[in-house]
Amino acid sequence: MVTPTYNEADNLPILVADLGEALRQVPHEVIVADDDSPDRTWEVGEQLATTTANLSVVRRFHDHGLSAAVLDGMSVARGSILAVIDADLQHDPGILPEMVRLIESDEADLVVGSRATAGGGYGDWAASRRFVSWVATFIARVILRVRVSDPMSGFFAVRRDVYERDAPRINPRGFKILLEFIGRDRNLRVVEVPYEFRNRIHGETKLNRSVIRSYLLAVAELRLGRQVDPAFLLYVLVGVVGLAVNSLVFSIGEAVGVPQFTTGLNEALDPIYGSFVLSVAVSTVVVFVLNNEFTFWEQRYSGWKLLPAFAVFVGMTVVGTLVHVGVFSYLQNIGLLLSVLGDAGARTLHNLVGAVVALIVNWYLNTTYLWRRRVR
Ligand SMILES: Nc1nc2c(ncn2[C@@H]2O[C@H](COP(=O)(O)OP(=O)(O)O)[C@@H](O)[C@H]2O)c(=O)[nH]1
Ligand SMILES: [Mg+2]
Repeated sequence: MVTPTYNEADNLPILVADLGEALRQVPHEVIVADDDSPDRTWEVGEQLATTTANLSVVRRFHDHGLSAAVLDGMSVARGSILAVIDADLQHDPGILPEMVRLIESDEADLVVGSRATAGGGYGDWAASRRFVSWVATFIARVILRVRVSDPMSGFFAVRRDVYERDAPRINPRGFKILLEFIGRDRNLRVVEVPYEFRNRIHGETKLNRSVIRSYLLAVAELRLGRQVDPAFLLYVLVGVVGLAVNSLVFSIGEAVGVPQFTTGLNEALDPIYGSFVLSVAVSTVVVFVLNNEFTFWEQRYSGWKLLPAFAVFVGMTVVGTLVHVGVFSYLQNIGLLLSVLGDAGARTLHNLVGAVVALIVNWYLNTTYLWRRRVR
């Protein structure tokens, strides 16, 4: 049994007692994989180890993270079946003997403790958490085509040889280690055992925005391999959201009648549509914020530094727009594919090519000068 812990000092003694109870008939060891918790969970574990047989603590100082902790725990485990259970008492250790039996009888290579299969349940999880979990499950099932009903589960058991075969390929950065197994190894025989998810009583969840982000990155990587930088996909996703916001604000602006105004500077410029200015301003801010808080979360700016960062971002957006217009005009001049696509068709294509080139230039500028990325 591997149990990853981060600030679970109150839960760990209860978990260890519950595991001993549930696995009375099953020889086992318990490995606590703790990320040097500030609440000194590791110390609680070491204390328990003095009175509990086969309990050990891995106190990790480097490369913090849930998946990495689980993998470290597994790497020192000695059993022929490796199981993972959260330390926060939300998983029901009562189904462990059944999980072990399914692997020992060779009915399964990997067994998932499942909330979503018949007989299981999510307990009284808040609607918002249910929704996040539902979306994540949906993404896994549609994009990765996994057939498991609860691929987000952190509760599973796997046969040792499967672990040894798959572990080298697993991405240790992330929160969803089960998905790494079933997403990479298509031939696994996976069986689900239902259980009722319980509420957290002590401590709090570590799920936050960065987890959602790293989940999307992991899914992209599982689907596309490592050729495409998954962060680029998040960047494009944010761009698409920006476009949607732009047209929405523009339509609303037109509907409520945001006035036009004249600058008197240049005849070609005037009149300026208020709703156009408004939609560009709003979508620029939205795209900046989303990229800062989501795409480039690890390099994000905060506090007063947001202002110069935003200014640089606007500058780069202007450069991107110039590139867009430049490419478009150039292609119009040389009349690329004009005879094939006709006037309107060619214009659409030229505009699209301009947008794509601008997007790539912007990505380059943003990742080189603004959200500078460390080399992995
Ligand atoms: N070692 C380690 N354990 C973690 C980390 N994040 C979460 N955990 C543990 O993983 C389990 C599940 O985490 P939790 O925050 O409850 O996730 P949730 O159930 O999805 O809300 C708990 O036992 C946590 O203590 C981490 O970064 N490192
Ligand atoms: Mg939990």
